[in-house]
Amino acid sequence: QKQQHEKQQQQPSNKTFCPKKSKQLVGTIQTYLDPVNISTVESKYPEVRKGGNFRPKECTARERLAVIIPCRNRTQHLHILLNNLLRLLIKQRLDFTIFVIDQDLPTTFNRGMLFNVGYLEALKRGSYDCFIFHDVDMIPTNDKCLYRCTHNPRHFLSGVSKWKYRLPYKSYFGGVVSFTRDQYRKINGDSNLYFGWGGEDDDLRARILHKGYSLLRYPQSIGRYDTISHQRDSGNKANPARFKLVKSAKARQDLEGLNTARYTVTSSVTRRLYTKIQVYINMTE
Ligand code: UDH
Ligand code: NGS
Repeated sequence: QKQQHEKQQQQPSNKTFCPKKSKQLVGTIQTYLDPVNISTVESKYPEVRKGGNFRPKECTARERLAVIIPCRNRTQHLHILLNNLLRLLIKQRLDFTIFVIDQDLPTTFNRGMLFNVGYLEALKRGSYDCFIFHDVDMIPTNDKCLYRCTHNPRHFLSGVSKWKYRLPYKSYFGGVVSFTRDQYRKINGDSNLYFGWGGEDDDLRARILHKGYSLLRYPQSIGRYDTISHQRDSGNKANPARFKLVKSAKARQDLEGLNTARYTVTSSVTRRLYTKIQVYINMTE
C-alpha cells in the first residue's frame, strides 16, 4: 500500500518549486454550505486522484500535506467541506492527500486520539511533511488562508461565523491546526485520554507551549471561517474529567500521546476524493 502511494508521489526533479502564494488567489471566496451529493463534488474535481490525492503538474510543491479530518456520523458535512476545501487546496497548488478518520461505535468519540491515528496512518502510506487537522464543519472563507506548515504550529481560525467571526476565548486552539511532522512528534501528539466533548484542544495547546514552540494564528481577514450548524452529536457527551485532565497536561505530555496510541484499524478504503480509515478504540486500554 505504501509503495503504491509513494509511486504516486514521486516528483520529477526538473521543475521549479510552486510559488508560496499562487497568483490564482483572490482573497474572500464564496462558501457553499448546502448539502451536496458526493458524485457532484467528484465530477467537479477530475484532477483529484483516487484516495483524495492531488499534485500540481506544472511545478514541484514545497511539501507533502496530509489533511486529517476526524469524522463520525457527519458524512453530509464531509461532502460540504470537500466541496469547498478541494477548490482552495488545488488553487494553492499544494501536493495533498485527504484522510478521513472514523471511529467505530459504540466507544465515546475521542477527537485527540483520532488526530494521532491520522498522523500515524498517513505516515504508513506516504512521506508527509505537513499535517493539518481539520474539523469537518469548518469552512474557510478566504483563499489566502494558506494550507501549509511553518516554523511553529498554527491555529488557522481567527474568527468563526457561529461566534460572530470572533473566537470563544483568546487561547482557543480548536477547529483547524497545522504541524510539521517533527513538531507533532516533538510534542508527542495529542493526548489519548479525552473521551467525549471538550478540553483536548486546550491540552494540545499546553503541549505545544511546554515544548518551547510559540503559536501562530492567521490575521482576522484570512482566518475567517464559516461553520455548518448542527445538532449535538450522540456518543460525544461533555467529558466531566476534562478540567482535571487539562490541568495535568504538561505532566502527562511525555508519558502518553503519540507514543502510546493503541487502536485497531477495522477498515481502510480509498474513495475517489479521500482515503478513509476506520478505527476501533478501546476505552479501557
Ligand atoms: N466529530 C465527529 N463526530 C462526532 C463528534 C465530533 O465527526 O460525533 C468531529 C467533527 O470533525 C467535528 C469535530 O469532531 O467538527 C469537533 O467536534 P465538537 O463536538 O468539538 O465540535 P462541533 O463544533 O460541535 O462539531 C459543538 C458541540 C457544542 C457542544 C457545546 C457544549 N457546551
Ligand atoms: C471550551 C472547551 C474546548 C472547546 C471550546 C469551544 O470550553 O475544548 O470550549 O467549544 N474546553 C474545555 O471544556 C476545557 S465549542 O463551542 O466549539 O463546542 O473547543
